[in-house]
Amino acid sequence: MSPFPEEFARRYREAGYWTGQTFPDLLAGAARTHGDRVAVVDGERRWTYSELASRAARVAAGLHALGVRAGDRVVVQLPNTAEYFETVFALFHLGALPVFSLPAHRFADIGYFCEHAEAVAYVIPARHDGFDYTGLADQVTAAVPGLKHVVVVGETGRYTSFDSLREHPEREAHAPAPDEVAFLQLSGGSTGTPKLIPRTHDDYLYSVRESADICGLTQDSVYLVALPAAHNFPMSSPGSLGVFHAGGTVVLAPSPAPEVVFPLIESERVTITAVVPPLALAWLRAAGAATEDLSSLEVLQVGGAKFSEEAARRVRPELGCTLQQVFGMAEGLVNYTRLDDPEDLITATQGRPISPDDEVRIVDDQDEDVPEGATGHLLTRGPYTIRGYYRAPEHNAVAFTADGFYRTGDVVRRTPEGYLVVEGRAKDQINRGGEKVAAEEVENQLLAHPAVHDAAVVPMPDTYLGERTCAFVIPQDPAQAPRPAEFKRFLRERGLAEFKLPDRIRIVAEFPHTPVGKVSKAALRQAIARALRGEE
Ligand code: J2J
Repeated sequence: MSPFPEEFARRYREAGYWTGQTFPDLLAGAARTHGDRVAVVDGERRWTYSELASRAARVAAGLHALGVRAGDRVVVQLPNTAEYFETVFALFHLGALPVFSLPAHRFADIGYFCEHAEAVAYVIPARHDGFDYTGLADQVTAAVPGLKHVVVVGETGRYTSFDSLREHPEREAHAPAPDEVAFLQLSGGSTGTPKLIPRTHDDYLYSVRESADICGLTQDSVYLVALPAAHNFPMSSPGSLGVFHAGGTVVLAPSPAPEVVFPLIESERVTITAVVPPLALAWLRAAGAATEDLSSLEVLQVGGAKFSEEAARRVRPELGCTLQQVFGMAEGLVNYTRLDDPEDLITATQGRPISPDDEVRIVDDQDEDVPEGATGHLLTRGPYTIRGYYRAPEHNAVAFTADGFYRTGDVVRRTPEGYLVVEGRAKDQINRGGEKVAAEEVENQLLAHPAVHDAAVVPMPDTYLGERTCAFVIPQDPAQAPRPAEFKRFLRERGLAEFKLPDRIRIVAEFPHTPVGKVSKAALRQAIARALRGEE
């Protein structure tokens, strides 16, 4: 762990950013103030704040009876269901650390999280979206001996049933120190192995409270979780946690498709929700012909990837709500356009930071500040931006400057109003409509195929997702290069999540090189972009 240096911690406390509030405090406080109000809606189920708190305290007791203790890590891989919140708050209640993963993750990710975080338990649904998570758990438990418990929501087979945890009497909450790590969040990743992000009670809840304020949340707010609930955006910007802070209602959508979401917006009178750009486009397309009443929607947040200005301009006239652009990262810094900003700022920028103490530097390749308004690498440091990844000293040495700035890998410029515009990316990552794919991870998996001599993975332009993934492969023997379908089968079998599979695989004899002899990914990007234009 890389704690905040003491002088910074003191400053953030003195400024009133870090208040000492912890996650157990957040729910206990909401249950005291808003006990009878509805906290969570999942289909027919409606849980009040009191009920959520009491459920969390019981499941905490159940987990304790299994042997889970304060400080233990527990991998949580649940879809958008009420049990997700029940589990997460039970873990906070117990002082155990959730390790957040997404339903789309498969063995390559989950096995790594369990091993790297030395998780003692893994919480899953029995099935979801046609996938059998108990089968995945079989693989993970076989590979990671330290993983002692698998807890299953639904039909269990040989694992612990989530229902059995609910049968315990409520347990007293553990009282963590507010500057302790509360959970491990997932990084988009640009390296061979995914990185885990340690967030403290103090730093994260500061960002949540401020976000709730910036986004105008009150106890009358109704927030729809359309993205996977465990992602940092719908969790904290202001997300479900921001709503719990404000005493509003969180509605869980089982799918972000317009035919699922629009009826929910109408029936629950949803006021605010968050999507990635491809979903915003899908909603815009569907809104014209929609019969549902979407008039309750006040704010549509869009973030996770660049939202084009043309699409941004359509949101107010076509959906009848305010657009809010959100440029954030699980490592910390979050930028918002403000709700009362002029339309030009809202549609043409990705917002400005949450905190007056978010330090933003825009630098050239030598870490020198670029002239005001010029484009450069975004570095940041502040009251809710981590100082290092979890157990990754070597990577931390390159991902952070000596004085603690996080190298975001994003290429940005700052407008005269102090708003950031994302112009590109320097990190070796593909942003597939908000889903991040680390090129190196896919390359390593391809290199494991016996017929592969070398592999290079780059983004290619896509009108719907913004980018998709293209893998260039040099085969061992050009006469016997495997077909793309064989590569996909191989990668799936190795447990690579579906969204990380290359959308296109090109067999080549060699790679273009830079003057110093490195593989030129810029040239590969241009080659595939040119080829795609030719195909149009
Ligand atoms: C361009 N690129 C963006 C945007 C994120 C709120 C919102 C999003 C995330 C998130 C988040 C972008 N325009 N509006 O955690 O709390 C790209 C950048 C960034 C990376 C972070 C939140 N919004 N990005 O997307 O950790 O490249 O967080 O560095 O998944 O997404 O990805 P992630």
